[in-house]
Order: sequence, then structure tokens, then C-alpha cells
Amino acid sequence: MQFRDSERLVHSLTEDQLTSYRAWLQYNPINQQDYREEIMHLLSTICVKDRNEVIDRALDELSFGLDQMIGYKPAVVRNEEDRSMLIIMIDPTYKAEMYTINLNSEKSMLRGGSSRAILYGVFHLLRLIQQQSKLTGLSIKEVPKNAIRMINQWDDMNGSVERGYAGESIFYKDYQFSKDRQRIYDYARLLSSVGINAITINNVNVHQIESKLITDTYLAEVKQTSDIFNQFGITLFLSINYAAPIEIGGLDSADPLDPKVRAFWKDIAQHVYEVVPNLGGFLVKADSENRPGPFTYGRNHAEGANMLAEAMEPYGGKVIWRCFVYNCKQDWRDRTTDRARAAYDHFMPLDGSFNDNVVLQIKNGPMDFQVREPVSPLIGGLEKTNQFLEFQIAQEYLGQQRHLVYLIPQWKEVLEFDTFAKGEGTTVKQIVSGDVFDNNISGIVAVSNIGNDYNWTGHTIAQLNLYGYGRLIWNPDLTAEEIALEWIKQTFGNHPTVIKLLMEIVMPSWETYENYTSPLGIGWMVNVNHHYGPNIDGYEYMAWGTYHFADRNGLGVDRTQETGTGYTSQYHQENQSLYEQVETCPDELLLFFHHVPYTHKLKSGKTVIQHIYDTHFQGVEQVQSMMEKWEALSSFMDAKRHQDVQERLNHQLENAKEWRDIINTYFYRKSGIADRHNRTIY
Ligand code: GCV
Repeated sequence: MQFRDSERLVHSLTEDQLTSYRAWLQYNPINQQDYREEIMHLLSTICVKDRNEVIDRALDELSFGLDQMIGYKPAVVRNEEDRSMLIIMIDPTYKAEMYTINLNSEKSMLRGGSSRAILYGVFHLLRLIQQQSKLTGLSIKEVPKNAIRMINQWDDMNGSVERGYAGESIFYKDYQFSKDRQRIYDYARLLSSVGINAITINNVNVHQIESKLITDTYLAEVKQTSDIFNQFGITLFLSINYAAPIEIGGLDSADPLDPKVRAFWKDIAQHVYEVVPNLGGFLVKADSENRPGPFTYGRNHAEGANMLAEAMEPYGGKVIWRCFVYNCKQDWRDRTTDRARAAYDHFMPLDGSFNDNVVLQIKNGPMDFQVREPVSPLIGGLEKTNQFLEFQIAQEYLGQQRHLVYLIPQWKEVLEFDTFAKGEGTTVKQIVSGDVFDNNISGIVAVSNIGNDYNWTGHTIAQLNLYGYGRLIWNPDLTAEEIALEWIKQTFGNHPTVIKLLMEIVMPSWETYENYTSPLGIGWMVNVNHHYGPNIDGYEYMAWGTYHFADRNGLGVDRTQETGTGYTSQYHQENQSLYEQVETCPDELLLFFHHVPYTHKLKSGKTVIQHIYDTHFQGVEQVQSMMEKWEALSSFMDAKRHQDVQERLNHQLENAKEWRDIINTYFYRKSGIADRHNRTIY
């Protein structure tokens, strides 16, 4: 399949929808004459010695991008000639994904350690041209910090997407693979433009039908899908059902130590790799939220994972095993059990007992992608086990892509967090890159936020989170500002007003969302099951009262060792004492770690109750200000994108008011303490 600018035909998109569909690869015409001449001079001819389908994609892209932006297609030749040209070549001395670009008026070079690196280099050049950056004299060297940069789709074969907020699946429809392969191709292209190199294409909750993805019922289509992604340097993985030996194998057990079960997986692995030789491996959610797993047979997670790892090993396959394991039926009144403790309690004792081709996938926090959580203590805890950090780009608990929330500032805090695992300065970003513990598999994963909506992400600004995820995990030292800025320029252009207003809109948006929703790290407070909108006592796994322990005197969960669940003990000493003492615990996580009276004074000098009132009024005002700024942007973009976002902002304001009123009223009634500013809250 070739890339053509044919999306409109294939997807029946209207011209204005197509602008949204192109996301950050707008490639708008550049009118500035001297810049056009500079590019035409530098990139008039491309000399490429090595050719394969990945390099062909790079050349397609370069040709398409230059044609759209500058109005010409470069000549492509095989041999160096005596004129100015860009030489593209694979350099076997480079690390596989490293590339360098050196541009000058005589001879310019783009060298990559692999075809994939060359593709990244081309996208880099086009990114710079879209931003009208000066190219003459350019000299750059790029090496991604994280080896595996992955997306997890939570797509089901019935065509729905679990926690999907942007339409239906682009992969499946009515229990079949979707016929629209161009859409998958276009997605692969978007992902590779920001350096993503791995993907799982089905939900971690694997139902009976998706269990068959590893059988001949679907393997040919898995292969076709894998081929599409491979052209863009992306390796495909599948989520599997731990009970597959029963579901599809006709066995009466999935016990990892049962020889019949072991033989089943060996046969499966052999056959899967015959049909899909480039498969990356399997992703497994086991013994979590009613999914099957080794616990049923009295086995632990290492026994469960290693059995699969042995089956995959001959083919270089990996087993990615999720640490999102907790007892969703636990009684929260019993203060010795604590969901926050679960992942560490399950996996820490197994450190060092997983095979080399197993990697543990750890959510960024101990709970579940809340607006504010501490960092999972498993990161920095595990020393002898491969690990991936897992983020969620889909905004399950952050406004579900109906609210405008820029997630990179949150992820930056996670990546910069000091675990003290090997003394001061052992940050999460160093650990997950594999540098600290010398892991042989390492990287970062995130749950996708796309669907078949014409703008991919439902909320047009949510495209920034997908873009930013790729850029950030390629280079975690990029700032949230830098990432937002380059996205704005590519997506909406270079006008100073556009840049100023959009930066002012996106940069504080996480804090804004936090202000009008769940306060001070307590989390949840959302409606049952769908997790949208305020419901303070609504957490579904809460059959026994409230999880936030709010009463007439105070609120918060005591997770100290002294008087609480002891969760703080899972951190290294420095963080243990930081969180253990109410005096040192950071305000924004206070209620995650401590139960305090409403009159407790925060470091800001405000009482907890006054903080709740103030932030909830402030959050709504911040949304209003966001809306004014967006309004002022109307003449700077196409009507469609402007109107789409405006409609969502209108909804966000209504929903923010609902949050404000429900939270403030609830805590006013509980505490009986009035707002110091006498605003209407009841
Ligand atoms: C795919 C949360 C979500 C579930 C999700 C689960 C997970 O509980 O609400 O939809 O399941 O996380 O990460 O496995």
C-alpha cells in the first residue's frame, strides 16, 4: 500500500475534516520566498544508496512534504553526483535508532543506524521545515533515550474501544478486521512521525473472540496488519488471554506447570511465528479485574510469565506482563489492606525471578491514572527485573477527551521523580530507560487515545497528547513547553498570537482540571463504571462505605506506617520520610497519604477546606479564561477545528461547574465550615 493524499476518498472526509485528520502533519504551503529557496537548494536532489520498504516510506514522505510545503518533488538518484544533494545512507557504526543530519550548501548527509532511523531523520527534517527553522548549517545527532516506545490499543473485535473517547476502533468492526487498511496505514505513519516503534492492537482484556487472534481464524490478518506497521518501523504485539488453553485449546486447565499447557503454548508460539515472523511478543493482563491467571492454580506471576517466555524464546518473542494486579473485591474498611499497596506486594518478592525475555509493565501510579498520584514504588523498587512504565493517553479519569487537558506536564513530573533507588538523583526516567539497572528490555508504553473519528482523538487538542507522548519518550529531557510549541506551530501555524494564546491555554490545563475535580491527591470521585463526571462516593469497587474516609471532622487515607496502611514503607528511605510526616508531605498529595482535619493548614497557609472551596471556584474561572482565549483564535484557523474545540469547551465549562458545586456542597455539608469568602456553595 502506498501513501497517497487520498484520505478524503478513502474515508469520505470533507475538505475541512481532512485538516483535522492531518493532525500535526499539515505540511501547509510556505510562502516566504528566501526560505523556499533555501530548502530547494539544500534538498533538490536526494541520493539514496540503500532501498527497502521503510526507506521507501521515508522517501515518499520527504517527497510529499516538500511538494506540499515548497511546491516541488526532489529528484531521487542512486549515485553521488557532482552537485549539491542530500545523501541518505545507513551507517553500520551507528546504534540502530541513531541518526545524524548535517546540512550545508555543498554536500549534506542524513545517516541512520537502520532504515527506521532514516525514517525518523526524515520526519525530523520535515518537522523543522514545518516550523520554518533554519536548515543551512544544521548539525544534529539524535538517539532515543528509551529503546521500546509503545502504544497499547484497548480495541475489542466488536469494534468498540475500552475507555475509547474518539469513536470506534480503526482495527475491527463486527468481529472482523476492518476493511479500511488505509486508516491503519495513516495511523502507522502518524505514530512513526513521533518515534513510536511498537504497538499492541487488541485490548488487554482479551475476551473469547480475541483469544482467537493467535489462531488461523485471524492470523493472516494479523500478518497483514503487522506488515503495514513494519513499513513504518513499528513492531506489532498481541494481547493474549491467559486462559487460552481452555478457551481455544480444549484443555481443562491453564496451569503454567501443567505439561499439556506448556505444550499448548509452545505449539501456539511456533505457529504464530511461522505466520507472523516479525511479531514482537505477547502482552498479558492476568489475575486482575476478573481476568484469569496463574493464581487460580496456586502459582505466582513469575511461574505464569516464565512459562510463556519459554515458549516465545526460540523466536525472540517478548512477554510483557502487567503489574496492574489488585483485589477489586477487597474491603476498604480493613486498614491493613490497601489497593495502593497491591502491585508492590505482589511483584517485589518476585524481583529477579523472571526470565530475560519477560518485562513487567507498571502503571505510573499505584492506583489507576488519576489526576494526581504518587509514583509507583515498584519503579526504583525492582532492581533485577525488566520493566516498562505505563501511561494512559486516553483521558479516562481526566475528562475523557471532552475536557482539554495537556498531559505532558503530569508525565514530566513522573519521569523527573527521584526514587533514591541508588542514592539521590535516581530518577524514574533513568530507571525506565534501562540505564540504572542495566536491563536488557526497557521502555515506555501508553494506552492510546485514538479512534475512527475524523480527527483521531475526538478533541482536536487531544492530538497534542499523542504527539507529545511520542516526543517525550524519545527524549524525556524535552520540556512540556518545547513539545507544545512545536506541536502548535505544525498544527496551527507560526503566527505569534496563535502561539501565545495556545500556549496559555494548554500549559495550565492539567492544573485547571485538578482544581475543579478531586482535591489534594485523593483521587476518584467519579461516576461508577464510565468514570465521567463527579460522584464523590461513586467508586465502583467500594461496597463498604467510602474510600476517602470523609466524615464530619476530616478526610483522606492514612497510608503511614505509624497509624495507617503502611504503604509509605514501599518507598526508599528519603521518600518514606517525606510522605510519612504530615509536615513534609507535599500539599498536592496530602490526602493520598494522610487523614487530616478540614482545619489542617496546608503549606500554602490555607486550611484544607478553604483550599477545596478556592480551587473549585478557581478551576471554573480558568476554564472561562481558556474559552475567551480560544474565542480570540477564531480568525486564525479553519472554522471546523475552531468550532469543534469550542463546542467541547462549552461542555467542559458546564461539567466543571457541576464538579465545583457537587464537591463544594458535599464538603460544606460534611464539615459545616463556611467559605471565608461567602460564595454560594449550597
Ligand atoms: C482495560 C482500569 C480501566 C479498565 C482497564 C484497566 C486496566 O481499571 O477502568 O477499563 O481495563 O484499568 O488497565 O487493565
